[in-house]
Amino acid sequence: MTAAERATVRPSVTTGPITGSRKVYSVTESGLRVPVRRIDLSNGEHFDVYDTSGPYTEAEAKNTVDVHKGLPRLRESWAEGREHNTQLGWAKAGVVTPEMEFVAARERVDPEFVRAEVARGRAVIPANRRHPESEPMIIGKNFLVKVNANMGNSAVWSSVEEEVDKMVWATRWGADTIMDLSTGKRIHETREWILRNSPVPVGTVPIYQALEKVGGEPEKLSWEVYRDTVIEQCEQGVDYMTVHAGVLLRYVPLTANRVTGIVSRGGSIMAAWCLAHHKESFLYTHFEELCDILRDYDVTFSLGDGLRPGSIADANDRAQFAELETLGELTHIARERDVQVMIEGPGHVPMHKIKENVELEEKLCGEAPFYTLGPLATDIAPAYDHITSAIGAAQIGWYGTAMLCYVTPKEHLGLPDRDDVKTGVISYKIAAHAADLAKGHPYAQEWDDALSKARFEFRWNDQFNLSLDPDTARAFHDETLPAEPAKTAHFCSMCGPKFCSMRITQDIRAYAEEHGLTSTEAIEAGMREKSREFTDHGGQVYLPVVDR
Ligand code: IRN
Ligand code: FE2
Repeated sequence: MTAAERATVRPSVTTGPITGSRKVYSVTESGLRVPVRRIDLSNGEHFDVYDTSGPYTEAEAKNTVDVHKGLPRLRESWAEGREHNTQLGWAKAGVVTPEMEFVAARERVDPEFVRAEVARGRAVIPANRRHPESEPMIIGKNFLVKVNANMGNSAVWSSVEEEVDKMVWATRWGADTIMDLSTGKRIHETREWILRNSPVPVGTVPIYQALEKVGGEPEKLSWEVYRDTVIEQCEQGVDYMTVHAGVLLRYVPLTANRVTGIVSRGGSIMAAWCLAHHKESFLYTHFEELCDILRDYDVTFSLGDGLRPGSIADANDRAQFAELETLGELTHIARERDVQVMIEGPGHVPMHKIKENVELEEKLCGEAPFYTLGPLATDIAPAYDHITSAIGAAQIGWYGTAMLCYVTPKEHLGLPDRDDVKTGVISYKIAAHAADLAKGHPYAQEWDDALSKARFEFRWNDQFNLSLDPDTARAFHDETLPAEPAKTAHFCSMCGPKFCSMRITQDIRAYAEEHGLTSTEAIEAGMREKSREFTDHGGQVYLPVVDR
């Protein structure tokens, strides 16, 4: 960053631990420090969860993190003495890199398993060697389902400061990667600030900046302008790039009768270029050259779905699947050149048409990690599309999608602000975790069990701290029962003291123990007693509020 840039930009970001958690580091065999978020419980136990938040959540972060300096260059020394190669290149050669060792510790699997998944292209580790600040992570169906959060300014809104703050905020709540989709002013500068301060991989869509360079007119684009933009972004440290190379000239007419045509920004830019010149896309005709550039930095392809459906009506149509076939062809070209690849997917898809998307992607693209935008399971709820899309995301994640691109409440309506970013990330952490559970991930259920036990045992603080958003959980509880004793009380304001099912179950168990009964006998006896209690209270379902 130049001194002039530093003088005009004053980002301030949220630092310090998430409520009820503290950051600890586990150390791998070769001495790499791997972050985890530790939740200390009131019963003396603790629970560790995957941590995406970087140095910002360290206890001392306020004093040690300086966004004007950028984060420590964690991976810089890892590459010393190694020749340039991609993670895929190393994996094929049988080498376990420090990045693989790091992600193995994060995912609690064997490093050799990581290497094997990367080698066959079923997982990617997006890690540009010019983004040494990032903590390595892996995207693949045999690992935890990941979440990406989009941000970036537009011509009409937002500043560099806000975008840096959103990045830190998104990773605080669990975003595994972020994408800078800036299209407005100061694109290069915004990206520089984000990259130097981002603890997670950063993705971009280079065609957006290329379009800015030619004054916003797609027909003025050329391979040369695009290539130079890609090199500029590779040099800065972008870890993965959306490339809409599957939008072929002959596919454009397939969208003519769609309800919503082409909704992808990159897709529509490329379609406009192909039509204006009546030529095949330069992204497609120069794809090998592009591979050579990305390989030099180990930048991962995110092959864009420029013809994804933008409505329920257009889901799984010929245009969408024709493009997917071409993405499959390109996947194999990139892999041969040791360039890592993932595949972007829809969009808007009703639930009964979701499975086919995953099956086809795996078949056509050799199981390259699938990375989908939702999909929205219905179109009828603008302002709630974090929910319509989390429904589709949970399902597609269950079928094997490796990363879910979040959708915020502002989707289709405006640029997300800080609150929307948090809502989007939390909604997608729910979808991703629900998918992990359904896939039988060995560690996913432990988290649920820990929270369920805390809930059953009325350890309220533990329940809050184990939740994805402890602050909101606590605030909701305290709206009606703010007093400190309520944090151990055997009821909440939903049912009140008399009708708490969990308390009743506990009473039954205690009753059984006292009376030496089996649980069935106790339940029957307990139920009779409860029935008596109920009648004694006048047999009313709703009791008047009593003074507690
Ligand atoms: C993810 C899956 N399909 C699309 N995406 C994301 O959409 C992609 O990663 C990037 O963030 C954005 C690109 O949008 P356009 O240019 O395709 O509209
Ligand atoms: Fe949409």
